[in-house]
Amino acid sequence: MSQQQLTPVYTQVPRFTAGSQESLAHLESEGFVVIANALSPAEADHALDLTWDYLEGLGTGIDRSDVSTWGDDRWPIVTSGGIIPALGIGHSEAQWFTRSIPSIKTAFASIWDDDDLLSSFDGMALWRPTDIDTAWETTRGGSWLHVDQHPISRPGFHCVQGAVSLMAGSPATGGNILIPGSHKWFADIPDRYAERLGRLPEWLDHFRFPADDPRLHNTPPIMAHLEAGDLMLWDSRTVHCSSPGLEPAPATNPSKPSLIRAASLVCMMPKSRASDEVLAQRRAAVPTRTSTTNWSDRFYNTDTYPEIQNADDLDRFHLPPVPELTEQQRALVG
Ligand SMILES: O=C(O)CCC(=O)C(=O)O
Repeated sequence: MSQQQLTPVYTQVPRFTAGSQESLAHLESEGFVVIANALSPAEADHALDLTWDYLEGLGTGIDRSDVSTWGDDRWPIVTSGGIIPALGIGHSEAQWFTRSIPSIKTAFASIWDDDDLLSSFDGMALWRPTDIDTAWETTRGGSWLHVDQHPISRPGFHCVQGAVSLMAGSPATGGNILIPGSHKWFADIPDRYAERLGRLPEWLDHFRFPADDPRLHNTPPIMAHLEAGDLMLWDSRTVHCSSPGLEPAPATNPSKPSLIRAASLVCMMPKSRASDEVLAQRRAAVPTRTSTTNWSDRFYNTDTYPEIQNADDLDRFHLPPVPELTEQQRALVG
């Protein structure tokens, strides 16, 4: 199947209140749901300011007001989808601020019917303006559609992932894309893709969905419109990724440059799913400022990603300060 056929469709989707029965019903039937204004516009702006504090605090010379300082020589290491997964970002003030907003926990608590939750120490998708440098364009959607759950070692429902949009999206910015209802395809992956799956270690919760699957013909991914502060939630079995804009990127104002997308990845799961060993690893991750994937029932340290490990001169990045957590935040650590 060609890239063209996988072009996402920009879509206005219903936006729900955190914790509402309607939001849960939508998540169950469609495999995703948008929670409206999980952060207020002012909170989203504050989180974005804190994100810049993190970037400038790396000590590589990034200046939020000077786009000429946003090059790869100074920017933290990015993986697929323009995601900054490591280098302390999971314990930045920005990420702790966002994941501590009450509606985020309300949304996850309603999914699990449990409010004793642990939070991931996830990173962020931070996209630089592609009218300044086309090399900053993020990975094309069709090439990395995936599910974030191992189809054999983790059958059935296990996790709901989230991304809080700190900026309003548009067809020009790009954003998260997913295939509504595709969580229902998950169960037949082992039969359909036995050979491909055979190459996937059973601990690896990431399966790239084949772009030539005939089901993709009639079900193009949607790119849902999100307002600043909206929380997109998706079942880890839902085929998803992110994709650049469908129209030319917004023009940068050199005296007030801006990212084109800033999304905070956030995920919460019941504490009862984590072993004592995992809880100890999570507690140790705070002073070391170790980031993780979305999962909190197992400990996956994202500083061990090959892109980070193989990077030159990691010492040039200063980690953010050790966070001083409130009691509520310590409960999210476990
Ligand atoms: O950037 C996004 O919204 C999608 C990120 C993604 O694919 C993931 O976290 O698994």
